[in-house]
Amino acid sequence: MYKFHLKQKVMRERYFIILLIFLLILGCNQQKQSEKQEQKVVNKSCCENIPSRYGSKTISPEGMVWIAGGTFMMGADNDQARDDEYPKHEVSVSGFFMDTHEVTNKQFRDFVEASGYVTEAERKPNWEEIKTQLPPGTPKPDESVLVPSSLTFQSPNYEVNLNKPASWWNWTSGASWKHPKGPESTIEGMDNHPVVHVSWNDAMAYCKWAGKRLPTEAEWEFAGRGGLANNIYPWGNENIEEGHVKANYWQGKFPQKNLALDGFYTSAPVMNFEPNLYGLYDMAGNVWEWCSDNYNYHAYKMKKGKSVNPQGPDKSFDPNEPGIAKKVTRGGSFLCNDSYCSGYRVAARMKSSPDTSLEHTGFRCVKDK
Ligand SMILES: [Ca+2]
Ligand SMILES: [Ca+2]
Repeated sequence: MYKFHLKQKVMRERYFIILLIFLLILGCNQQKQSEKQEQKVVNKSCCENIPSRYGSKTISPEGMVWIAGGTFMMGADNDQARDDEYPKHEVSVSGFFMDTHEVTNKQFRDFVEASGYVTEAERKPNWEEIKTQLPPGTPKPDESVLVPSSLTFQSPNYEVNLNKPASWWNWTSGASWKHPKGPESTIEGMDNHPVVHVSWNDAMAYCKWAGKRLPTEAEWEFAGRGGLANNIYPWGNENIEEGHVKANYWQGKFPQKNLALDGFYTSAPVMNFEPNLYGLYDMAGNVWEWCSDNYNYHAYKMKKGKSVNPQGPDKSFDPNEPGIAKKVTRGGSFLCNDSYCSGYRVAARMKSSPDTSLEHTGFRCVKDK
C-alpha cells in the first residue's frame, strides 16, 4: 500500500516535472515570438512608417535633419506679402542637411573657445570701411561712438512711425552675443537660447568652422514650408493669433506693448514650440536667420523660368538704402507681429548689411550630403 502511494506520488511528481518543462519551453518560445514581434514593431516604427520625404534612409549628422530636395513655388502666399515677394516662381533645390534649431549660445561659445574668434560687435568699428557704405561726404562721427557696439531693442513709450526702425533700435556700446542688452546683461542660464548679435560675417565663420554653410534663401524657404504647398506659415495656414501658441513672436501693440502671451519678451530657448513637418524648430519667429544670398528687392522679378539651386542675385539692392549692400534674413523674430513685419510668414524676406549685428538676429547652418 505504501509502495503504491509512493509510486503514485513519484508518477505525480514526474508528471508535474514534465508539465513544468513543457510549460517552460512553451513560455520561452512565446517570449521569443513576442520579442520578435516587438522588434518588428520597433523596426517598423523606426523607419517603415516615415514618408520618404523625411529622408528616413539618410543618416543625418547630429542635430541636423535631411531635407530631401524638390520643386516648389517660392514667394508670396497672401495679401500680407510685400512687393519683393512677387512674383511667386518655380524653384528646385537639391537635398541638404539642415540644423534642426537655431545655433545656440552654447554652440557659439564652443566655436569661440576653439577658434578664438571675436565677433564684429566686439571689435572697434573701422571708419574707413563704414564710410564706404554712407553717402559721400558723411562726416566722421565722434570717437566715443566708434566703440564695440551692437543694436539692441528699446521699447519706446510714445507713438512711432513704423517706417522708422531707428525709433526702437539703439546703438549700444558693449552689447554683444555675451551681453545681449548691453554690458550689464548676461547670457548665464541661456545656453539653449539662440545666439544673437552675430553678423552675417560671424555666421559664415561659425558655419565654416562647423564644416557647414549658410542656407541659400531658396533652401531656407523650401525647408520652412515643411513639404506643404503654398502655405503661409511653416505649420500651414492657421493665423498665428489663432489656436495654440505656435511661435515666439510679439503679441500686443508693436513696439510699445509686448504682452508676451507666448511666455517670452525676447528670445526663447530653441525647440520650445512645435517643429514643422520636416522636424525644424523656430522656422517662424524667435530670431531672424541669415541666409547666404545677397538681398535684392528685384530678385524675383528678374527670374526667367524655373530656377535650379539659385544662389541669389550677383548684386544687392535695397531701394530704401541703395548704397548699402545687404544679405537676406528669414523667418521673423520675437519682435514680429502682423501690424509690423509678419516676418514669420514663410515667404517673408528681410535684409541687413553683412557687418550688422542685432539683438533679434541669429542663424542656423546647412550641410551638403
Ligand atoms: Ca514673445
Ligand atoms: Ca527663427
